[in-house]
Amino acid sequence: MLKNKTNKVLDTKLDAVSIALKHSIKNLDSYTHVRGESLYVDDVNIRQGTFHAVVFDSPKAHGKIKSIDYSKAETLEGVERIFTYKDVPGENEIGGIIPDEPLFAEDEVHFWGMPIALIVAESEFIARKARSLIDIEIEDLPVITTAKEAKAMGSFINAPRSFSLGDTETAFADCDYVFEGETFSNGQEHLYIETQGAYAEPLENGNIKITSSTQGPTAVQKTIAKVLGVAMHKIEVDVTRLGGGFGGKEDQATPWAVMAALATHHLNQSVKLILNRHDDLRMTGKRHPYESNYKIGLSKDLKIIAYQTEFLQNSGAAADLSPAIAERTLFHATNSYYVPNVTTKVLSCKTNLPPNTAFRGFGGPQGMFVIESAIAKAANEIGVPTRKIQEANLLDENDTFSYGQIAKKVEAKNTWNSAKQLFNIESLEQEVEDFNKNNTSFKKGLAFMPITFGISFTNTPMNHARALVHIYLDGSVGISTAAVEMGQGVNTKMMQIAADVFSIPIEKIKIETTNTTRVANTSPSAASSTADLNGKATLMACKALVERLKTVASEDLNASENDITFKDEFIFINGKKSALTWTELISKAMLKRVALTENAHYATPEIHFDKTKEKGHPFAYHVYGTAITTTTIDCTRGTYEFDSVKIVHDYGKSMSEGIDLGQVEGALIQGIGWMTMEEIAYNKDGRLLSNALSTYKVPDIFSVPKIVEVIPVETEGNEMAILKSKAVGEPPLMYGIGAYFALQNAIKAFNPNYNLEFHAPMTPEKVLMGLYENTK
Ligand code: LUZ
Ligand code: MOS
Repeated sequence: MLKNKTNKVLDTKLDAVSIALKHSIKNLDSYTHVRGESLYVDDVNIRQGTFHAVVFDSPKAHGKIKSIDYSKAETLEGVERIFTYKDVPGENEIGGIIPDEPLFAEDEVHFWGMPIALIVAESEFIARKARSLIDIEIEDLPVITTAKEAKAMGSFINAPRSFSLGDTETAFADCDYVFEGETFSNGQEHLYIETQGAYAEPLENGNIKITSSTQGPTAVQKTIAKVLGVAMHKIEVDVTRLGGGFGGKEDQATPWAVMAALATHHLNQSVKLILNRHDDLRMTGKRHPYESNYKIGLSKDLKIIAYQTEFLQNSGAAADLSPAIAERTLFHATNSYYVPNVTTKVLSCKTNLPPNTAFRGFGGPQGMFVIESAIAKAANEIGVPTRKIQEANLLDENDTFSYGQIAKKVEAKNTWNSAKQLFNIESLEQEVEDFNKNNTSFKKGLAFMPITFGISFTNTPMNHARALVHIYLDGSVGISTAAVEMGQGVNTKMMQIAADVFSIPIEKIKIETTNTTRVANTSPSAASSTADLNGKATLMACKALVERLKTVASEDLNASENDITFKDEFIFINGKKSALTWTELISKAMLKRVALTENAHYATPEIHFDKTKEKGHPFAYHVYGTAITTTTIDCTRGTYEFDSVKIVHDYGKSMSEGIDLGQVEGALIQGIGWMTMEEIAYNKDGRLLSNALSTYKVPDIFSVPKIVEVIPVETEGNEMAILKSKAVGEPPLMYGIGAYFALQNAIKAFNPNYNLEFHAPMTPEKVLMGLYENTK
């Protein structure tokens, strides 16, 4: 990134920061982003003599390695060394949940792009050149690319999981309507702007420091220790910030950091490994494609009485996070609806694709697409608008989820009804109807999309975080947490918390890099929970410091501790400003030898889940919302635009409205992209065809809806959320599912003979075929 630092720039930056705090709305990182001053892995100063590395990966999706000839590559001028599994001093194993993933292939390859060796050279250019000189011979083995094929062959990652509530079998018999069908939702490329990368440097005594673009510094540390066969304390992982993660760096930032560390371990020299876009697209996993079937049963009055589904998850060649993602699919299988009889089952199918991984929503969106498809199918068959069925089944207070949690402080109906009212649904629907009556070559479609998303890592033990807060002797503050800033604005939120508790300006607060030596044994920044977990820990640490400082102030001011408050950098007694300032108080505390550092630990209370019964209370709370999407399709071309997406969203009490709005808008567009235009394609041999931005299309500024309106629903917030400000990272992605059904409704308006198919993404090609199928 370009850097242009002058004192003048720094001054204006502080002004901008102060303004931002007053409105509590802007992501404070935006100032360094637009100036190109934000530091990513590739911007970290490197030592003289640093080597550069490139990964040599499998050119086949499945096979036995017969021979590899490295001789030409090794002898190329500037090549330092090539590392393979034979150079691993500890375990050649990086699987996080299940140990089924080698760092480097040994005698077999399991996916196209699977790492086989690391080429270390004086420059990346030389390493790349060397890679092209490696000869490999692979004997082909059968390639599985789809979940269905894997199921047929009995190829699974682990045992299936199943949730159930009520008595589904019996309930179907009592239904007035029963419908069955199949759905498919494709994968999705994360396309973080910053590709995967790491920089490793040797410290004293064989210790290694790694700067990694990871959401999970502890996972990186733990895995490096395992692969190198050293204790975790010898490995320090530092994260400055990420240029996007979206789940793609929850588990899959690890291999590159391990490889760089391995090379550093052997060479006692710094090593930098940054994937270029092509390598990243080919070697990393994506959102899981799902092939699913459903059976839905309704009563005459449109109540969903029974719902059954089998989800086939295309897990790829190794477990990665697939079991946890499969679990979340089950948690969200009924979306915002109460269904009294539910049986859901998920199979993690082992294929020869790169291991698929976490992606914003973490299996939830895949589950929700299926029930929305089932409802759309039922509505079409019965001949009622889809929204009537949706509306008749929305969750209510004290309804039970299939996993046993009782729904509390439910906002499903509230957001739904607010959306109808605030956006004047009657006139919106009338507009669509009138337009469709008056136009033959363009048609409009409208769809509702309610969302309910559970907040917490579904794996209860992961729900904890720590914060280390230092007050320096001049009154400035440094905060370390486990939170990784990846553009989501968590650093701004942490600063807001400390500024609020200490009542000092935000310029006096600094958020440190995320570092395993300052905050250890952390969960990744994921599950929309980063601000909640780390924010609560930060809040606890700051409050503990304030209590300690109140004692100092009461002694100094001869006042009762209970009467002391801190406001705008002054100490107040009984609400009256004293002469004592924050900075003076800190000096006095120093002289009295009072500790100005606090380390707090937060673990989400109340949550639990029993996997043997598949019942419990896994989520701290749920986030709710409703989106209304309107689209116009061009019936000659199959192309489309989204006229508007109007959302009523449950922020709780947003602590940073600008940041939260940014999350909703970004997630929505990402969801629309997944549902409409992003098309991952592998050929039968398991080679990624959509391996560049010429063949993989993501939404650009011209494909975003013309209007995106987001209105916060009035709620009291939730105590389990940081400052009652609910988690916002993932839930709004699922508003994008509405885009699929809006398009379908538009197609139906043109072609009444259109056979509803639930096969996402709904690309313009599919729209075009739908428009003219079963017509003369
Ligand atoms: N990661 C994880 C997640 O390990 N567990 C989760 O429950 C989760 N949920 C959403 C996103 N990432
Ligand atoms: Mo995630 S899908 O890394 O919250």
